[in-house]
Amino acid sequence: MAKGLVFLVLSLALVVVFHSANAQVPSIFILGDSTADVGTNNFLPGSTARADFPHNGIDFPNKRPTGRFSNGLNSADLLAKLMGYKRSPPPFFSLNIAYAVKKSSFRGINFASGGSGLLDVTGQTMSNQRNVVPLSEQIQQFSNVHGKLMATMGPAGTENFLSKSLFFISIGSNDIFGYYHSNSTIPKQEFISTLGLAYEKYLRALLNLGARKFGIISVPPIGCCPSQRIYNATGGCLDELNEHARAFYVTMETLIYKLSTEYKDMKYSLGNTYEMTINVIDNPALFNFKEVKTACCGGGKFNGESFCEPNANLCSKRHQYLFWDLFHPTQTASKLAAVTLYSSGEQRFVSPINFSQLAAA
Ligand SMILES: *[C@@H]1O[C@H](CO)[C@@H](O)[C@H](O)[C@H]1NC(C)=O
Ligand SMILES: *[C@@H]1O[C@H](CO)[C@@H](O)[C@H](O)[C@H]1NC(C)=O
Ligand SMILES: *[C@H]1O[C@H](CO)[C@@H](O)[C@H](O)[C@H]1NC(C)=O
Repeated sequence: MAKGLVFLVLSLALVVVFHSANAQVPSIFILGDSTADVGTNNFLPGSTARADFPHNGIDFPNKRPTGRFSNGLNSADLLAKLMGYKRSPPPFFSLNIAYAVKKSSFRGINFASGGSGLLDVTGQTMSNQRNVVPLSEQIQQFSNVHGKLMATMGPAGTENFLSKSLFFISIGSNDIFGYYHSNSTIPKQEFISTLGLAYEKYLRALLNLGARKFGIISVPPIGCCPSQRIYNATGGCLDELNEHARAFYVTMETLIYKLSTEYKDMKYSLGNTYEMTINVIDNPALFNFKEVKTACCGGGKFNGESFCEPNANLCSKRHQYLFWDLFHPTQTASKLAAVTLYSSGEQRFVSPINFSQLAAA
């Protein structure tokens, strides 16, 4: 009985917090790569996939370079903001989990790690220093959090809490970069299927731990990144990378639909960032962009040959650029993506429901 009472009190506490913060979901768990990383890799001393130095963060409060691969906020932050949060929840490594989950202000965790992928080899370097946190390990970290939630809220409380929480995942680009640039002899369809199988394994792991609301972001037209245009003699996008991105979307669409037929209480939004981004590249003026090829910050051709380091070129009108650095969107572009995912009614951009409907579902 005492247990039931504790649960009731905890639930009431959650309801109060929920209202006071105006948040649409009790917590958000974010997994994936640099498109969602808010500082995970700062905790990996030997990592080469870091962004905790200027000019990154130049538009963040106090111009702070937080580890986000952006001039300001990233898409994960901006989606969280649309759902009533200040920005993304903090990185897993920055928290004492056993303590954090007990606080009434607990709102989720960000596990995303720049450079990571669905495959454990993706983003790793030859050195024995840890470079990235692969998705498999991010899931293990979540499993650890799940154990701490169980200890705090009990099984029923945890199940209820997690079933209403949002799981936002953005991953796959780095696996495709790795495949393409290694000149692998594995046939394309076979490679994409391997990624689909890995994704299925990880989504099932999350479902088994109680996740039910998924916001999934597919792979954007990565052949159009400044870092990839340099491999095209005419400066166009690299078609083959874009084909892989489209194939990945088709695989994801089939996979997530299949899972939703197995788990009747599962809800999801699948964001087609390929369509969203190509639409901007083809019609920049429509979205008030002036530059969709060259990065705002970097060096070399299209500012796509080196990272956004303190001595890199830096554009002055950052809001006119689609790309912040050689791989990543500006805050303005991320905001456009987040608003589209959250509120668009166009199925080619987000389906079968948008993120605002997902939050409310
Ligand atoms: C892949 O092929 C390209 C073009 O032939 C070459 O420049 C590049 O070094 C190769 N990459 C690897 C990892 O072998
Ligand atoms: C390079 O870009 C052009 C468009 O400007 C495109 O027609 C061509 O197929 C691209 N080449 C490669 C190798 O992707
Ligand atoms: C998605 O979001 C908005 C609310 O932000 C809603 O009004 C709209 O109807 C939704 N789109 C669809 C598919 O109906």
